[in-house]
Amino acid sequence: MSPKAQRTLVRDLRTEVGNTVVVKGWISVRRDQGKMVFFDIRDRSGTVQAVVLPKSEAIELAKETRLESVVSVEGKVNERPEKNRNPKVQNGDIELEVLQLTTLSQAEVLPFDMSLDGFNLDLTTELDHRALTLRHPRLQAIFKVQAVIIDSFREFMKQQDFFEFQAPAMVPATAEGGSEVFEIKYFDSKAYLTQSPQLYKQIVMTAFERVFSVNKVFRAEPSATTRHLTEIVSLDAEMAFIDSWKDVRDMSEKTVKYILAQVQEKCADELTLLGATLPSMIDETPTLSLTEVFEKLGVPADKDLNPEHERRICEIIKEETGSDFVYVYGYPTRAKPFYVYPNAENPEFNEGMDLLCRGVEWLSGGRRINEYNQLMEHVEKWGMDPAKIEMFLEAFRYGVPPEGGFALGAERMTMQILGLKNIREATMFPRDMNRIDGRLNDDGEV
Ligand code: AMO
Repeated sequence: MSPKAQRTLVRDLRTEVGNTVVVKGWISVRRDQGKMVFFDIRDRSGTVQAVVLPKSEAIELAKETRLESVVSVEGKVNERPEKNRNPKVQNGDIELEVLQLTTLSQAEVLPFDMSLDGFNLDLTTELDHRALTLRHPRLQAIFKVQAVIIDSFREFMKQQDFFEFQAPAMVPATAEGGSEVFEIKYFDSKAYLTQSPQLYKQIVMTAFERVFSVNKVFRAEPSATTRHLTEIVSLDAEMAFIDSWKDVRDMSEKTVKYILAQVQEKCADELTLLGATLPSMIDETPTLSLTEVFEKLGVPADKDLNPEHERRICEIIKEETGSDFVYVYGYPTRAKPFYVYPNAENPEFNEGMDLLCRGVEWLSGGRRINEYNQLMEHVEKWGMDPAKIEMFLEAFRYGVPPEGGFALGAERMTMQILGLKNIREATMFPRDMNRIDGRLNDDGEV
């Protein structure tokens, strides 16, 4: 049989039993057994076991081929004998008999064990060697799930008639307040890296009604925690013609439900590999005011929840209702950004909300102020410079319906969906106080 000149992907080998094919990929396992050599060959579509028999021309080269080397193999696809089949792995019932082996790129000796079960690095080493560790199936599974999360957000937004726009990353003023902002030298002036597309999504909403964006945002978070990064993928939505903040809650709930269903459907293998169980969302997610949360916790009311409060309220709600999610609304108006809508009956509290899951906040949002005069009152009270946000303010001088929106952090979602302990595990190239790819030294240099 003449070999197929074209490369066959590993996932298509099952249909090629009896044929000779060309497979190209990385050697992820090499096992020398007697005079034979077994390989696991990995390409973008999966893994297949290959065997080099003692009589094969390739046997000498096979014995010298190091892990993670890139090879091209011409081989025959055989059914495995019954006793050697493994239904638990991809291609567990077939094997590639190597006829010819070509090394496309020989790898250096690996600095650590990259095998499926032997891979056991501390997080710092894993991140220091991201260029290599990204090849491990466990890590690939995490980022495949993350890609599905982000894709599903987009898909659902489009299904709901939201319009996608690109928000700027360099901005003249900060939207969220606070000092957690990176200042940049902008020619002879200064500007900031955006903390949130907030003001821009509100502007674009005034033209398109329903808008969303998938954007990098930047937070100069001085806290080295397991849930804070300085560069985040923010999944943002904004919608006009709401009746109350509850419409925003409902839309965000449907969005999260859709994302979870897509992950369940499209990432079954990845979830199994990672041993992850998706968080459960019940029909109506429990929704409590901040005051009610503090009452339930039996602690004095404060202006926000601390991480311990978040963890405990999630545990209580899970026990009471089975829901891994809980919405918290009604934060003190002055503790939140200027654009959040104060409750009409009790303006001390606002119509902003957060969604917590498994002890961590995933999402913030709520109703916004849409009346220009009320907005200007807040601009003044919050001590903001109207000139710096004039573009935003202009939109609100020309007719804006009642509106609201929300934002999800893609890394926190990934971390919590997969039950990871540290947000850095859920981030391909995490940036934090101590790291930009490499670790920063005492002088703040890589
Ligand atoms: P907020 O500041 O709460 O809201 O951010 C929204 C979501 O982004 C994620 N997030 C972070 N993730 C990792 N590290 C951080 N330092 C970090 N900061 C935020 C969280 C959080 O829930 N403009 C509002 C949203 C809105 O009202 O529409 C905002 O930015 O998952």
